Order: sequence, then structure tokens, then C-alpha cells
Amino acid sequence: TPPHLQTYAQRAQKHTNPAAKLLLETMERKQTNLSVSVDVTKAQEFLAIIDAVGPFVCLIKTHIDIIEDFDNSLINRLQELSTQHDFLIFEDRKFADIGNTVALQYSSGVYKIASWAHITNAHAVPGPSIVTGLASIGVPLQRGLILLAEMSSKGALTTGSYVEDAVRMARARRDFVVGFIAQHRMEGIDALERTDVADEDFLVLAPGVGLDSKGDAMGQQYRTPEEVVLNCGCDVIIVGRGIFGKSGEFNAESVQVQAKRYQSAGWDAYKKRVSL
Ligand code: 5FU
Repeated sequence: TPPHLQTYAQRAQKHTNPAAKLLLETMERKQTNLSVSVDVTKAQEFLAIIDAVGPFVCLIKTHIDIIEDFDNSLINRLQELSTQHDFLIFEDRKFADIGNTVALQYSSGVYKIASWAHITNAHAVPGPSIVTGLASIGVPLQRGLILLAEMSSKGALTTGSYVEDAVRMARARRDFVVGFIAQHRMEGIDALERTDVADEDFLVLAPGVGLDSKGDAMGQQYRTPEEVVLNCGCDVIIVGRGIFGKSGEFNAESVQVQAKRYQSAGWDAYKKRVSL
């Protein structure tokens, strides 16, 4: 049975990467495949949104470098919320350099991403050495890496053989690479169909999800949770502005209404997919 037709619980039992296993267990336990992308620039609003959506998500996605008033206490608070509300943390860092540099960017500097993010991501463009560099830091800390196979933006260059090569890079490091940012499940691509690895299970995290809008003025494109999860076999829906609205306009009640709405839409699509 291909991964997208198995339940998250079944997949959690078999997964060998600690971060992916924890994520799948969390999805099953909380009945949610929703990840909220908290793209706001003030620490207080960032934490308030996370506290509000925490009960409804499996994963909080961050861009830690957009916070204007960052300090280390923010990370402590984020970790407390992660424990309190039972979610994992995904820093959407999109590493894109040589192995030695990304290892330093991942472990060091102001943010020390590896010390708090269960999952981070990288572009495939530098080739396999980017995975080797990040793995040197992430594997000992039981982290997981997501490769960017397909982007959601209009005119993205992530097409054709680039996507296939990203999947080949992931297959070469299954202890650390746990999935893809993509718009479709990758086994659906003919050139990538394989039967020799029965236990291969990559999670597909899909950004570009919205129920009320088709896109924004800067090339973002949205599809519904049903299109993404049921029709295209993605596992996690990533939603930003569809849930929190505009940066600087936090309203706890409306954020929770939207988070519940996306949680149900994502979970209903998943139940249909696995025939529950
Ligand atoms: F890799 C990608 C991608 O292909 N599309 C994205 O939109 C990442 N993203 C991120 O998901 C982007 O940087 C935002 O943080 C988030 C989408 O936010 P939105 O408000 O739901 O459009």
C-alpha cells in the first residue's frame, strides 16, 4: 500500500526518523494535518497566534528571521507552547548553500535553528552535499529535513527533472530527509515509481492552501485542502494568511474560527483519502 493510502497511525508505527514519527503520531493523536505558518514580525503577535492555534495544529511553521524584536526568550516561550499544545516546530529556512556553510547556518549564528526546530528545509539546487552538511548537525539531534521539490509560486522553476532529482537526493538519505515541500505526492510521477523499497515513506507538506482566495498580488497560488490532500495526496496543509489575516491585526477569536475550519477541511479530505 502506498503511504498516502495508509493512516497516519500506521505510518507513525513504521517510520524510522524520530521527527517524522513524532509528527505522524501527533497528527493522529490530535486529528489534524494542519500546519500554521506564523508570518508576523512582532514577537508578541507571533506568540499570541501560536497560543491561539496551538490546539488545532500538528506543526507550527516559522520564519524566525522576520521577527523584529527577537531574543532567546522567544525560543523558550515557543518551546513551552510546543509542549503545552503538543505540536512540532518547522523552521522554513530554505537553506541553499554548500554543505559547510549550511551546517554553520543551521547550528550557529543568532538563531541556532537546529537546537529548537524539529524540522527544517532546504533547496535541492546545491546537490547532495547540502543534505550531508545539514545531516552532520541534524541527525545527532534527531531532526528531520524536508527538501523543496515544488514551490507554490507562479512560474516556479521547480519542474520536470529538477523535481525528480530532488526525490533522488531524498532517497539517498532516508535517515534524515523525511519529505518534501511539494504540490503533489511524488510517487505519482511515473519516473519515480518504485517497488524495491517497500517501507519508503516521505511526507508531503503543501503550502499555498486557501479556502477563500486563489492567490495574492505577489505570485502566491492557493488550492483548497480537498484538492491538496484528497486529489494530490499531500499529507500536511500549510496555511498562513488564510488563518491569521494580516500581520499586525491579531484577533484570537477569528484566528481560532479559521484554524478549526482548516483543521476540519484537512482532516475530512484525509479521511476520504484513506476511506475512514
Ligand atoms: F516553499 C514554499 C512554497 O512553495 N510556498 C510557500 O508559500 C513556502 N511557502 C511558505 O508558506 C511561505 O514562505 C509562507 O510562509 C507560507 C504561505 O503563506 P500564506 O500566507 O498561506 O500564503
